[in-house]
Amino acid sequence: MGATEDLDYPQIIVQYSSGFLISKVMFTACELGVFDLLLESGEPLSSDAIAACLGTSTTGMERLLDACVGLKLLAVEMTQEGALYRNTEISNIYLTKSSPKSQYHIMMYYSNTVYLCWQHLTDAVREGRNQYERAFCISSKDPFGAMYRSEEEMLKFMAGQNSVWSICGRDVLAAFDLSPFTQIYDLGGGGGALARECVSLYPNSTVTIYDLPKVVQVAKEQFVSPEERQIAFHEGDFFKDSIPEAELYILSKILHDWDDDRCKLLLTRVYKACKPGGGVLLVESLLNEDKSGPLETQLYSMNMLVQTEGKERTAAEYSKLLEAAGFGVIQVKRTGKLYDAVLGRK
Ligand code: ASE
Repeated sequence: MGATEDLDYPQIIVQYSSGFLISKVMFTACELGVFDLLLESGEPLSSDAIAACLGTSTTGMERLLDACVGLKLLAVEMTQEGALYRNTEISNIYLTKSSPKSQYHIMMYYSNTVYLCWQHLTDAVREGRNQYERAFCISSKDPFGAMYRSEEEMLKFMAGQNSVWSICGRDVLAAFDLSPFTQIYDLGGGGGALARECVSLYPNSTVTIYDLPKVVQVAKEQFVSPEERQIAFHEGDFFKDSIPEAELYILSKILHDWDDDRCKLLLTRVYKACKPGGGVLLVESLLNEDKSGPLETQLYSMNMLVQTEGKERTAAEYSKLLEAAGFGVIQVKRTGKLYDAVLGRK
C-alpha cells in the first residue's frame, strides 16, 4: 500500500474511530454470559435460543452475536434451521468465567469502572490528574481510597488484577532465577494470584501478601484458601507501617500507581527492610526507551493518568528510581508479553 492510497482512504483513522466499539462488544458478550452458555451447551446454538437462555431481546442478541463473529470471538455455521453460533478456541479459554485463564474479571473492571474514568480523558489531559471527582463525585486525594470506595469495587479490582497473572504471571517470575530467595513479600499483592504462581514455580518459597487490612481480609475470605500454606498475609500500609525483613520483595504494578517521589519513598523503605544480598523485583509494563511503544503500555499509561497518580515508565526510569533508593546490580528482562521484570539487588 502506497502513501497516496493511505491518504485517499484513511484506514487507520476509520479503524481507530470504532476501536472503542470493539471493546464494548466483547465486554457485553462476556457480561451477558454468551461464552459461558456456549461452553456449557457443548453444541452450536441459534440466536433465538441464546437470547431466550440469557433473557435478552432477540434483535439485540442477533446483532451482538454477528459482531462477535466479525471479531472472531464466535464462529457461525449456516444450517437448514438458520445460523448456529459456537465459541472459538480463544473464547473458550479466555472469555468464559470458569476457565483457569479467564480474563472475564478484568474485562468487567474495564467495562464498568475504567470506562467511566475514560469518559473524562480530555479533562485528565488538561489537568494532569485522575478523574474520580468528575466520574464518581469522590475525592481524588487518595487514589486507592477512591478505587476501593466500596467493598464491591475493591473486589472487582482484586479479581481483575488476579486474572492478568493467569496469562503473564509465570513469565515475569521466570524472567530471573528467584530460587535463592525463599522469604518473599509481595507488597500490594492483593488477591494473591501472583503469589500463587510464585510458590508453584519456586516450591521452596513462602510468599507473604502485604496489603491494606481490608484487602487482606477479602483476600483471605475470597481468593486464597487456608490450605495454601506457602501463602501468608501481613496487614499494613507500606508507605507508613513497618515492612518486615525479607530476602525478596515483589512490587508488581505498584510503582506505576505513584509519582517519582512516592516511588523513591517506598523503594527506600523496602531497601532498609531488605536483607543484605536480597533484592526487589519490579513487575511492570516497560515502555521503550524513546517511549515509541509498545502501544498497550502507552495506553496503560493514559489509564494511570485517569485512575492513579502514576504512569508507565522505561527500564532506565525504573533503574534510576532503584538506584536512588540504594539498590545496585539492576537487571532488566523483557518478556514480550504485557508485563516485564526488573531486579535490583541490595
Ligand atoms: C493499577 C492497575 C490497573 C491501578 C489501576 C488500574 C489496571 C486497570 N486499572 O495499578 C490494570 C492495568 N490495565 C490498565 C488499562 O492500565
